[in-house]
Amino acid sequence: MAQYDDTNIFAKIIRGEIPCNKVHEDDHTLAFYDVNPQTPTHVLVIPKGRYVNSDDFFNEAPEEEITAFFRTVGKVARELGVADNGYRILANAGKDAHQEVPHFHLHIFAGTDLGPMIT
Ligand code: DGP
Repeated sequence: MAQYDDTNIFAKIIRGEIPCNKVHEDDHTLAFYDVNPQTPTHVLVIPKGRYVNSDDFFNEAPEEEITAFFRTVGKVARELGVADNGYRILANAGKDAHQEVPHFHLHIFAGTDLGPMIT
């Protein structure tokens, strides 16, 4: 597992060094609009903890933190008003998935017919 890099862009957003268009924040989680939206609604949900990717988060985070994170994802989808029509959640992990930012994040895609799959 790669070492967590505290200079990554999402670490800077969590520390407030770089602005973001915030959707939700609580003690453990931050959600904000993606700077380069792929769908009409495109939001990123990140834990505030130092996790490189989903593999790191799923294996290293305390269970309460994992539960709280996914509860927040559901809450954010409802707050965005996309829960009824539907949405897609996706996490890129590592090289083959072209993960750009080495801080675990889930994408929420919504606001249009997403088709059978985004690859
Ligand atoms: P991924 O390939 O899963 O690591 O996607 C990273 C996403 O992060 C990509 O959709 C663009 C977004 N992103 C990169 N830099 C910034 C930033 O500074 N602010 C915001 N809001 N989003 C960013």
